[in-house]
Amino acid sequence: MVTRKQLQPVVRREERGLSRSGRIAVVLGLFAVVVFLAVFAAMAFVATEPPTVSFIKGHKAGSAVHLVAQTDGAGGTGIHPTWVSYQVKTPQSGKWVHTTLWQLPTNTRIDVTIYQFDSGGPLRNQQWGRVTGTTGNAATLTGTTFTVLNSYKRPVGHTFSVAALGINVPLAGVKTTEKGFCQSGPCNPGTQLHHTVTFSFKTPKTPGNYRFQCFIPCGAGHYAGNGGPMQTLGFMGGFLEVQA
Ligand SMILES: [Cu+2]
Repeated sequence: MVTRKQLQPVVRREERGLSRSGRIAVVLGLFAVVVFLAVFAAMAFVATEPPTVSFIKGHKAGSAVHLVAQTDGAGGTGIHPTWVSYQVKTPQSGKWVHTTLWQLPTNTRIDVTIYQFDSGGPLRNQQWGRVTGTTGNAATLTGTTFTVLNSYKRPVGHTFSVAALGINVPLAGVKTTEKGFCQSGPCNPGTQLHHTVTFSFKTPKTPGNYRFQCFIPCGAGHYAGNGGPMQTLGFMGGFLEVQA
């Protein structure tokens, strides 16, 4: 008969062996979980991008595209509701979508209407007050054609600029003190204070992603006004995704 005393060393040896390899396994397992979660979180953050609004679906070749967007002092939606932002109207449902990824057909005239709800100020570089790269190098501001804005008289809130296509359109700002100033987007052009800016341009024949951005350092609260919304897709920068 095996006594209790005889059994004890065996059990203790097994306990010791198990606990050492067990502990290593647990530590390795936990390390693997932490690494997996960190990689997953980083990938999820990097892979997050705003939706694309397509102006190609249902577009008849040869006809112009009408693109309607708005610029707001505070976008109102998403993870940064207080950031300056674009919103674009879907051609299908007419809903405002918080994105700066706009899919456009190649070699097509794009008639743009931008409702500008944000305030403005004098430009740091007066060059950005000039309209370039649009049809006639001109735009209209509430029905009046202009080719340059004197930002000391007409404060500018944002610019719609596509460097690769030579396009720059200054978007005049409204006064925050005036009645109907929109505090949070999407703003309503039917009821809220804004400027309407229109212009046309032609998309290139070569498909590609053409970056557009704002040249006003309008990212208030960020370094030199050029961080935050100025560097983030969906806010003050995006892409014209020109496709055949
Ligand atoms: Cu801006």
